[in-house]
Amino acid sequence: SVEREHTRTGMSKAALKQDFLDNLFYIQGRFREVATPHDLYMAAAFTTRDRLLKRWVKSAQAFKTLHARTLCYLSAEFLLGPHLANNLVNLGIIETSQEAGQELDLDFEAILEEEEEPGLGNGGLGRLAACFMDSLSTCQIPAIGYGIRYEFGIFDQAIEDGWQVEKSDTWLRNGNPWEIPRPKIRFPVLYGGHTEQYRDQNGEPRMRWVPSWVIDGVAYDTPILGYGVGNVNLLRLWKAEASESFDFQAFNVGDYYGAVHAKIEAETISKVLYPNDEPEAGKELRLKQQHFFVSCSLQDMIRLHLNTVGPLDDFADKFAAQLNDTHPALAVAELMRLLMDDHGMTWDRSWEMTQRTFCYTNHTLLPEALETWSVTLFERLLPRHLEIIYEINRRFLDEIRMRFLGDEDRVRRMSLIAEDGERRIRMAHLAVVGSKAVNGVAKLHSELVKSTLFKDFNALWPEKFHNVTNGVTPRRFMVVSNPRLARLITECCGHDDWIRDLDRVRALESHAESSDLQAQWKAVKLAAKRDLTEWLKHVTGVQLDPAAMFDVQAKRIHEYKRQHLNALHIIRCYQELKQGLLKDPVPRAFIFGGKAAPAYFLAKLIIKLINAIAEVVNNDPEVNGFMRVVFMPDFNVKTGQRLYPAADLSEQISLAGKEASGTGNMKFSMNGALTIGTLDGANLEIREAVGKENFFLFGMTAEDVLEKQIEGYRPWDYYHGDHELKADIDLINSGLFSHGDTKLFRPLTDDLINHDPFMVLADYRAYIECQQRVSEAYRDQQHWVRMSILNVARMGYFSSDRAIREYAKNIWGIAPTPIDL
Ligand code: 26R
Repeated sequence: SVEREHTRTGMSKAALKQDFLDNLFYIQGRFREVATPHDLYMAAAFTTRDRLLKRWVKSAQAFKTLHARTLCYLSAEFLLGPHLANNLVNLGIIETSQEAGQELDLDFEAILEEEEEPGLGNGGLGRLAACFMDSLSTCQIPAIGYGIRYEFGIFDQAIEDGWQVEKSDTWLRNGNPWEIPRPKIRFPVLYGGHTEQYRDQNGEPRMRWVPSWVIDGVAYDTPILGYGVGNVNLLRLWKAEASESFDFQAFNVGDYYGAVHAKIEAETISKVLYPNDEPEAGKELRLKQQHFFVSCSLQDMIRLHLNTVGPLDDFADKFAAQLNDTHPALAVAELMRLLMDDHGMTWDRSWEMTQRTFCYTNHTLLPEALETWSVTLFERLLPRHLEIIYEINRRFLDEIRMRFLGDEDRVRRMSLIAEDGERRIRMAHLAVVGSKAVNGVAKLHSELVKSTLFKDFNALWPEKFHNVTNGVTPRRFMVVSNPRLARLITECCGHDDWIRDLDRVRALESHAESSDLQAQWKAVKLAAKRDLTEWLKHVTGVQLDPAAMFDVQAKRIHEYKRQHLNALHIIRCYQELKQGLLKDPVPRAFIFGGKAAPAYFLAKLIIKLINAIAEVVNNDPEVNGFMRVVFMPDFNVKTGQRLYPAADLSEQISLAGKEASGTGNMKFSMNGALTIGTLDGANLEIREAVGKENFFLFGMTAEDVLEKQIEGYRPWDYYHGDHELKADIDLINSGLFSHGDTKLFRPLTDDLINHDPFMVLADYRAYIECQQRVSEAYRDQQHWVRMSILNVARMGYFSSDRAIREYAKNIWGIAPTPIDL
């Protein structure tokens, strides 16, 4: 038997088994025979958490005594995915746990499957934050992730009659074993009211904000363990609660129901994640959310600083704060307010500290996704912040006027306030002015940031602008999701150091020709395709053939990502098969996954179109031996982990210049899929890394796109100039896919023919031709497998560990603080 203290921290099979049974009994109140699958999951989670806590406490102690410089990652979204398997991998005990489970007669996979993932993000930006948390810990950078503990994360997607239907996400329903509530870590957050001037004890004029309501933010902490290290960082998410003093006021005057109402109102602030990747004009609750988590986080940082380092003067030496897009950009004004109004600092010192603290990452150039807030709304909700932003702007514009004498047009362009139409605050300008560094998320994107979006700012402060190409964590996206491939790589390299140093997968390169490795590589891919096939049959009823090429597009549904271009190719294949034009067709399974914003009509119509095509194709015996189409419902981290290992072909077909980076492109390629893609975002760098001959490139460049826009793009000409394209679009309008309804898809086809803002028709021909090259390449299986191996072997650069090391060195100036195991 195992000694008591070892039970909760020991890494042996015996210790794990004992702790599991203890947790089942003492936390779930169950014995083995009557435990539900959920009880078993909870016991497994607590057993894992016990082992995290020891490392967490050690890390916290060390960071505190060493006064370690700390990175604070401010993000409205953290799309974490399930914790259990990831934590077991990072602890290095996934295999021991599997064996322990076997001895207890448990179904390990079923236990993992029980976990409801925290879907606290929309897509790329939120998932990037989660990959960065993993890499920060693995790279031993002291860090705190700050965000919102949404009660409802991104909606669950169901497909009904081919349409997307949103279901509310209830991830907290069965409890969350990974978080620790900290009811004593609580900060007041102010809203509304007015500001007034007064004189302090020294007779100095000061400003004070008299709010009309106050709520509390309460901390919920989740430990984030690094891979193979003792470092545990903190993810601190804020939940909104009614502030006691506020409740009490109402109660005193006898308004009991008023007090309860105030409580409900307060709690709506952290109730739900906005499911859009474009702002809806004037969404007041969203601005309240942003102020809420920014204010709590900065108050927490100041408290931590005063408790450890002492005087606020060196706040910027203790902390760097990264703004994940403009969603937390209010932090610039809020830190100014806290330093001046609450801590009595002058404007100049506060501003110097603010500018030294923040760094800002831009994630999109799409004009419709750039945040602005109406001055009127701001004035009503955050009157003090508005004053501060006006003052920042006044000083900033004076600087511009001095640098560029008489250039009032430039002043207007650079102002933090847009004056055309209703006056609005440009959050991106606030973020640039208030930060010491600004970066894009891929080489091309960072260049476009400098030459288009922030052209004037780049002319003023060229040294402020950087690039840090995104990355993804190989722990979750290789080891956790694709254990067979991970085992094969380890075997082939003779070590598993590649998991912490992904550059070392390059060792595979020298084995790319080995027929032995090629055979095993193929077997691993086939096994993953079989797994996916079985699961897809179960959730959609569609039967795929694992021998077919798995052609996958999985990402948010958006016109700029051009899922409809993919759909046109499927229609082309269908027509050619029907017409008997293909002698020896290469069988394909077309697989889609992704959510549409609930109010984004065209995106939802694209989902309907894909499902409509699927219904016809899959039920047509003349073609369905060669092609099948399936829309996998509810693409999220958990279901994505089933997809990446099984893909042969990765669709990365956005219009050049529109996808800032993309990170799905990296996940697919790391799992041995080849990419068909445009020269957009990180595709460019992936292509350079894996070799041009191992990447299927097509379409216009970002420059071509700009040129075409200037000369005037006429999709109508393409429609009439290419009879296959015309036939594909016409087939949609014929009603074949809609039981004779010729109107259903007209909003989409009309838009393509008459506007086509993302130039689907202009890239159609190049795409179809490239797909033919893909099919030809797939026929030569040996060559394909070789390309697949080389893709994986050359993906080292796209580990988020590399990205984090670049941020740490070039942007934050933070060195690792190792915590021994
Ligand atoms: C303002 C608001 C509603 C909003 C706008 C845009 C909310 C969320 C977004 C999503 C954006 C910023 C996003 O996810 N961008 C993606 O970031 C990824 C990580 O850098 C990139 O890989 C991806 O190309 C980019 O679209």
